[in-house]
Amino acid sequence: MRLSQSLIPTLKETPAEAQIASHRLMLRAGMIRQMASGIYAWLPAGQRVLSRIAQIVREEQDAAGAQEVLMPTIQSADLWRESGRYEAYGKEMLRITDRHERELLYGPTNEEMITAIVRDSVKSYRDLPQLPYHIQWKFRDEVRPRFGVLRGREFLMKDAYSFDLDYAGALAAYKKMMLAYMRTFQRIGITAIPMRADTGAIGGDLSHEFHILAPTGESGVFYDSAFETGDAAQATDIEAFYERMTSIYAATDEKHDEAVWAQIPPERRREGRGIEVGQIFYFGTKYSKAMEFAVIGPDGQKIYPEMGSYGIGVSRLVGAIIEASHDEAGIIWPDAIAPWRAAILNLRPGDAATDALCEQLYAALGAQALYDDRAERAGHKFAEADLMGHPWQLIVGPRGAANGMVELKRRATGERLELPVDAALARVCG
Ligand code: P5A
Repeated sequence: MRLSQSLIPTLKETPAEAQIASHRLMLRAGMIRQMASGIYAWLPAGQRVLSRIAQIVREEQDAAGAQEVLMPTIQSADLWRESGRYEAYGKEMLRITDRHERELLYGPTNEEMITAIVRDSVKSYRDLPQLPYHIQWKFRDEVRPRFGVLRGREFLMKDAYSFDLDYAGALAAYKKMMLAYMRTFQRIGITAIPMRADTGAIGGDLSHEFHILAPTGESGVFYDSAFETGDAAQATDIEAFYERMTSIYAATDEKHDEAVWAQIPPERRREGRGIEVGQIFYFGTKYSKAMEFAVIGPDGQKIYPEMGSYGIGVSRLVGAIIEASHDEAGIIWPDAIAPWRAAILNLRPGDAATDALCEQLYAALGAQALYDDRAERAGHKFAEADLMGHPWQLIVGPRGAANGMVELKRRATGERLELPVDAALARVCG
């Protein structure tokens, strides 16, 4: 994309309403605009990151054997009356009445809807297990929406739901999802730690939250330094993986156990703050029984499926990653989810050699590059490229262009190199 023609409204001033770095940086880098309290429009730079994260999440869900579906955002109140959650959910649920006075709601989650769908599609024990998921907008009328996309009212979630014949099957699905989550976060380029959690409004008796470490996190976290190695994706045996993940100590302050903590060697104890980017639940037959969903077993008896649900905050991840990866100058995108791999900075638009070399780079990189072709001061271009956080900057001025040389800057380290065009492109693409 050419920056001169793009819809990337960067801000020079720090927006007064933004209290934390990710919110400030997302507004300043022109990624989002607030449309109402806790409701955001995603502009090109934001939308590209959101869709890259969603794509990695999707690939890892598919690899785990989950099937993608797409359920609507609007649900009927009657569905929620079946589970008993329509009244119980309270003020966080956005309730809507249509022209026929029928009660609807903007879904805060989809346990009821997916249970109804699978119930109506599946009759025999042979049809289980099932593991559908979707990536869809949710609405929760949070009392205090804040920190931009970290606690929005409308937010994008990946939610998967497992239906199994027995506890062993449900536990296997739970473990498989935990592994898929660790692989997802590792591919995105962040460290997330699974921690035992309470089940809240979803219910059940087994749950883990996944936290990204960041100084501005809402929860205090205590964990064993063994989690810092991030070798989850190397796990081959799922049982061994789950055993390891759940035996190494990690807890939010609500679940923290001083007695267990005291047994960990002091040099391995880490305390910090975390942002919850995902949560998984096992809740047995809570919804299948309430909504009368049973399959017919091999000897004709009814079996109520054992269920779990598995969420990732896709839009929250965008803010959480920035909290974990930025500096004074701006965002530092991990390569896997950057909106563009590289920015091309033309320091002298109108100079024939400079323009030609920039066009050559832009042609080679195509959609992976954001080409700053604007008639702006060089200093302004440097500052905005740092703000937007592109992993690489290809800086082209008349002196280098005359010799076919570009300056390559790595955003994360600040390292700069003078390179011939091909070598610079090879580094960016390598
Ligand atoms: C699991 C999937 C559920 O809703 N039902 C379906 C279960 N879990 S959850 O923990 O309540 O939400 C899953 C993840 O969604 C993100 N999230 C939010 N993101 C932004 N703004 C919000 N207001 C918000 N609320 C939840 C979190 O990442 C959470 O882990």
